[in-house]
Amino acid sequence: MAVMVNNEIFIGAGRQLEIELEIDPSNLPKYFGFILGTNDEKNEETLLTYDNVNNEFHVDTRRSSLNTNVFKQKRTGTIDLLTYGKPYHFRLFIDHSNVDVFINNSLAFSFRMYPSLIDSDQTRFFVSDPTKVIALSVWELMSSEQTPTKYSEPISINQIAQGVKLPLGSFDQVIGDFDDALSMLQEGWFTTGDFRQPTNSNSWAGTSAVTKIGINAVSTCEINNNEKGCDSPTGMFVSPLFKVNEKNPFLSLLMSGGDGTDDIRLELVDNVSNKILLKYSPNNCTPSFIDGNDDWVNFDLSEYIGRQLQIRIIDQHTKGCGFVSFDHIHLRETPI
Ligand SMILES: [Ca+2]
Ligand SMILES: [Ca+2]
Ligand SMILES: [Ca+2]
Repeated sequence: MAVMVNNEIFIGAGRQLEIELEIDPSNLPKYFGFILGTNDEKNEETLLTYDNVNNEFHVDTRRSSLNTNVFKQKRTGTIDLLTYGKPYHFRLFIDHSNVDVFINNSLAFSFRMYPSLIDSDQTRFFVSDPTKVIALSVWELMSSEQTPTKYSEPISINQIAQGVKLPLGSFDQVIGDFDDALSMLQEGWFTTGDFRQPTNSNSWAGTSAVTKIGINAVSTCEINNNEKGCDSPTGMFVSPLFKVNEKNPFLSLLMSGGDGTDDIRLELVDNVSNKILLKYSPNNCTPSFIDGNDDWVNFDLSEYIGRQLQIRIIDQHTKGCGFVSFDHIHLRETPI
């Protein structure tokens, strides 16, 4: 399964990562590459860029560190295209300051980076034009006390975060990924009203745009090929039952839409007593889709550990801002 990348995707956060990324070699963008050692605000960044027009690799450490004592430079090199071909397959080993790069499984080089900020541990991939990512895996390299050959689970292609940060550990306990409306029903979600009986995997995608985790997100604005417009569709999404455990006590999801009134809301329900434990109504209807890190919503469920719970997302709003957009409902160790 491939994913189109339009601009930039978040790959992972961590000081010790192994990354394997392959893009469609038949349609390489004009330039593309990795942003390493960076944070949300990009206060620091080390750029590894391939300029496909001029056949040049650039390693640019000029903004790599706020520390003025660090030597910074931009280095440029060309690839012997007859020997190696155009770069489309990358393997990166990031081990603190050291970055080893393997291109097309044959060409290799290394460089160093010295970010100074604690949170400058993100890796991103960027493209100048829409590009098909064929494969992406990220492994967290274990620390030296553990067996060095043992990796954590790879991240698969349908777990790419686009336009939004997604820390590691975000796929341990997923309650709803909304990548395929039809398979959500098989996974135990049930839906009512206009969200009942999706006809295809994109039925709930509505106005969803670039920002999403994986293949699809939900927006109840303009669902089902805009049959009823943006605000008119109403109904409910009800999750399968789940239990909160001590390891992952936070419920996190991307959510926007609504005007802060009760007509658009998330409810957490105790399955035994049928009591509503918490309610949340977003007040953020511009744009009509989730569009960034501001849309992460976190709830601390540690007081409900061991209880059998259920989430309902309800749209009973038919006027302006009467839609809800969401994706990737999951349980995690710490809030995003
Ligand atoms: Ca999704
Ligand atoms: Ca509505
Ligand atoms: Ca937003």
